[in-house]
Parts: sequence; structure tokens; C-alpha cells
Amino acid sequence: MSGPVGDFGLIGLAVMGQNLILNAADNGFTVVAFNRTVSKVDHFLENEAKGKSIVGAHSIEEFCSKLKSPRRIMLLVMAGKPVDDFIETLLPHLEKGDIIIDGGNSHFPDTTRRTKYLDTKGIRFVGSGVSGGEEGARYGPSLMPGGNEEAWPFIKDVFQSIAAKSDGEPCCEWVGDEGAGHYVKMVHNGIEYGDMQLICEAYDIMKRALGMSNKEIGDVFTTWNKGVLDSFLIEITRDIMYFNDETDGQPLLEKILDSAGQKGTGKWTAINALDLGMPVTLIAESVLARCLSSIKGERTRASEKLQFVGRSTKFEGNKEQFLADLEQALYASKIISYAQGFMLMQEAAKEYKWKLNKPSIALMWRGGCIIRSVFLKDITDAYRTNPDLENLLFSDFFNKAIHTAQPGWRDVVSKTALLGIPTPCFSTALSWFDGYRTKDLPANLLQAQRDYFGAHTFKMKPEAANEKYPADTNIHVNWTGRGGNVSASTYQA
Ligand code: 2AM
Repeated sequence: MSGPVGDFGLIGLAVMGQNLILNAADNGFTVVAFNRTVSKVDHFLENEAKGKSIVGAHSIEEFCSKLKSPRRIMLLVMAGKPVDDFIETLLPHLEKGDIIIDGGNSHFPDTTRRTKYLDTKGIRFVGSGVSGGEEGARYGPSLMPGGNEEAWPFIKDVFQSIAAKSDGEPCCEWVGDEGAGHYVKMVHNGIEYGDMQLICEAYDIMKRALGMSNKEIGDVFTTWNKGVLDSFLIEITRDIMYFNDETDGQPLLEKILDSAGQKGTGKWTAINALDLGMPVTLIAESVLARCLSSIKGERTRASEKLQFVGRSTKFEGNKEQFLADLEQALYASKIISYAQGFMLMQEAAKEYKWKLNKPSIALMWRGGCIIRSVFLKDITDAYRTNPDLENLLFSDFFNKAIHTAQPGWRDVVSKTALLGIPTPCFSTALSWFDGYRTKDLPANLLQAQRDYFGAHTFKMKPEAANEKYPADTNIHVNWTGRGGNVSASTYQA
């Protein structure tokens, strides 16, 4: 038998796996391929992989024996138990220092668990977010690796070679410890949910408030794709607007059932935001908007029972100005969504004790993935200029952008509210912005209410403290003159 020839091994020959192998082979690596259903290995070798630097293996033992040391093995199998099963199957055939990379859509706590477990076995584990779909995998995905950092010097060449490039820089850097790579991928997907919902709201407004045709809406997206909103999602939306059903020449979009599916990563982001107590309203709202869309039957009945009652039913005003405002509303809401996403990642880094590299995260999303955009270059620049930036909105660039966008954004949210067109994400972004920039929120009343009914206590504003109500002290007031003076320390309403 010949000695090990493989630079890189990949298990899982579904679409993503096959394309990543072809990508790595094109970049000069010899790749060893394996799959649970072994017949797929032969099929792949005889077809797509023919003539390329790709070798097959028909057992895990053969697969491992064909890889150079330290072995670099990527799993692209279904998330969950199959990943754990493959790890166990691989272990007896590995040596200390070998590297296992999970490139699937694993939930980040699983990646943290696996990193720790494999560290005890002397195996370096990496959980990597892979984004960009089939096309990305083949010609350059966005890769977000995290886990055991000792693995990075050994996989950096393969990863950065196969990744997408943005202005010549690879859209792949080391993200952080344990599940950080999969965490960042999860937030990426949450942001993707938000971006998509924002575009849907803009489409709905153009269609229903302005009565525009799909072709006209497509033209607007074409224009927007040349400005600050230049991105993959705007580009595909433009194409969708222009796409007609061959059978009758009518726009196919209008015939598609308005009931959205989801695979769960947006939901994971929203749940994690709640767990960490971070106000990631836009992603959460975009997940809930999908939920609302999916109860189509009930909405249909509601559409008969619940009428629009308002003062205006027709858009009045300058259409061109409104379209310019709409572009700004979309841009501003998008800025808020990314600001929230970065706040979440910042908090996660604190909570899970990860070092997260913010400029690199923005760079990784700059190309290859679904949310790729010109906008992410500006985010990369903002964090490169100041890696310790407390909030994206505090950078000179975005501070100016959000102020410029504000008047149009407010106009769009108010006009659509008057017309009865739902804008869950535009609206939540604006509400959040107004809350975030408010020094004194009505949470003073909330604290008073909590103390009134549950003796939960409150603190005084430092400048208003006095002898009876001192600063920095948990205070309970007998609001009614009845009842006791005992404050609640454990019970939380
Ligand atoms: P298969 O071709 O043998 O089905 C995407 O589904 C990839 O994950 C495929 O390579 C698939 O292998 C693999 N996969 C799915 N479920 C699996 C399981 N329970 N155990 C191992 N591999 C699995």
C-alpha cells in the first residue's frame, strides 16, 4: 500500500461536501473523500471528481490511513448525532494532534462540548460555520472556524485558499474558542433572517402602498443594488421580481404561497439573545414575522373579520421622494440589525469567555455568504479603525449614516402605519433606535409597579437621592399605607 497522500479529508458527500472537495482540489490540495453510504464515493470519483486530485476511501480505516499527519478531517454530515457518531468512529484511527473539523450547521453548545471532550483525547477540534450554499462551497464560501486554536496554523492554508476573497483578503479568519465559530454562523443566519424580512417589507410597501408592478419594483431594486444597499440579497430579489411564470407570462412571485418556513438558526439567535438579556429586536421580529406568515389559514379568516379602519387608504405624496425614503428606511434598519448582532456577539464573548475578533467577523461576512454586501466593508473598516468600538452606531461612518437616514425612515414607518401595511422590522428598528438613544426610559414606572405589587425594591437616580431615599440602596416603599414593609429578595414576577 502506498503512503499517505491526502492533505485534507472530507466525510459527507452531500452537495456541500462534494463542492468543498472540488474547491479544495482546484486549489492544489489532494483530498480524500468518504461517505457513510460508500457507493456515493465511487459515484463521485467516477463523475464530478474524475481527473482531479481526489482519492476515495471505502472505510474509515482506509480514509485515515490515506491522510498525512497531522490529519485534517472535515465532517460535513447532518448536524446532531451523526457528528458524534463519526467522531467516535474516527477516534480509534487517529493520533494525538490530529484535527477534526465539523463544517455542518451544529448548534454552538454542541461544538463547545465536543471541543472540550476531544481535547481530553489529544485531538484538536474545530467547529466551522460554512456559508454560501452550493455555489459558495464550490467557488469560495465564507468560513468561520472556532474551537481549539492550536489547530488553526495547520488548517489555515486550506481554509484561506478555499474561502471567498474580498478585495484580495480571504473571508476566513480564526473566530475564537470553543463554539465561537458556530456561534458567529448562527448570528450570521439571524442577520440573514432580518435582511430578508426588511427586503420583504420594502417590496410589500412598493406593491401595496405605491401600487407598483413587479417589473417596476425590480427596477427599484436594480437601482438600490448600485448604492449603499448593494448586496447579494438585493440582487437576487431584483431577479425574482423580473421572473415570470412561463405558462402565462405573469410574475411567478405573486403565485407563491406566503407561508414562510425556517430551519431554526434564526430562532436559536433570538433565544440566545433572550438568554443573554440582549435587545436583539430585529432578528427576533423577523423570526416572529415568519411565524405569523405560517398561520395562513387563520390570517385568511382574520382578513374577513378585521377591517382596516383609518383616515387614509391611499398613498398621498411624492412617490419619488417616498422611494428614496424607503431606501433610507431599509438602510437604517439594516444598520440597527447589524449593530444589535454585534452587541449580541460582544455579550456572548463576555459570557462564554471567548476572544472574538470583530473586524474579522465583518470581513468573513463580506464575501461568499448570503449576507455579503458592500455594507460589510464599511463595518469591517469601522471595527478595524477601532476594534474596541462600544457600538457600531458610535463609529463616525454609521453615526453619520443613521442620522442622514432618519427623516426618511420615520416617514416610511409613520406612513405605512397610517395605511395599515405591516412593517415589523422597519418599526422595531426605529423603536429600538429611539429607545437606545433615550437616557431616561419609563422603566422607572416599571420599577415602581414591581415594588408596589411585589416589593421587588428599586434604586434611586443618583442625582435625586436624599436622606430618606439614599443612592445605591435597594428601597421598598409602602405605596398604599397598608401591608408590611418586607421587601422580596427571592421571588421574581
Ligand atoms: P449518506 O449519504 O450515507 O446519507 C448529508 O445528509 C450527509 O450526512 C450525507 O453524507 C449523509 O450520508 C450524512 N448523514 C446523514 N445522516 C447520517 C447519520 N445518521 N450517520 C452518518 N451520516 C449521516
